[in-house]
Amino acid sequence: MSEMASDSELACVEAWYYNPSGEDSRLPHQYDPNRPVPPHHLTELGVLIWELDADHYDNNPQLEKIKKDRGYNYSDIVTVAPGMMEDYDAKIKHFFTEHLHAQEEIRFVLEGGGYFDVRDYDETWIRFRIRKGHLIVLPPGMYHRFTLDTNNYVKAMRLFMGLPCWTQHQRPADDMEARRTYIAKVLNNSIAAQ
Ligand code: KMT
Ligand code: NI
Repeated sequence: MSEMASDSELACVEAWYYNPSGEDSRLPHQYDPNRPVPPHHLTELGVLIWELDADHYDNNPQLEKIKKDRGYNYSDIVTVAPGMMEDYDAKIKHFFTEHLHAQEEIRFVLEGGGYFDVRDYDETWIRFRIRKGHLIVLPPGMYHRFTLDTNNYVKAMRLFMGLPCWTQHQRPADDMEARRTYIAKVLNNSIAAQ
């Protein structure tokens, strides 16, 4: 998997097993004691994370290199915060509903932050924090969801290869090609290696 980020690129991320308590999704949802997840585990699941300079995103050579290497030729900027977007409540609910995409989900955090939850091999949720400077890529076909944290604010660049499509396919979406490919390439690979 040569396109995967190295451990050092991922070292900046904090991840842990999600405690499914009934509290507000914007709280960390850690167990007591916390059950950390090592960054390389996220790599195995196909997640890529880089840390870039978010204060200089225009003509940032690191960003330009990633865009070029990975074919990201579309970008725009979104702000997710109360009062900053139409249908905020509905959108937030939508982001936090488990889903996948047929293509990569790529976000570069310019300000603020939040949490992504992704499914582990055994379906357990793993939560990781995204904050200013993180550029994250979720692979096509990976079930996930997103929530803001209690600061209720994220400003992020969305990147895409080709014509952007933000369609969420809610679980179950197991018959989708992207899901089958993700299972074959990522999940089954690791089961075979155990
Ligand atoms: C998404 O698709 O989950 C989002 O755009 C969330 C806000 S950007 C981190
Ligand atoms: Ni998504």
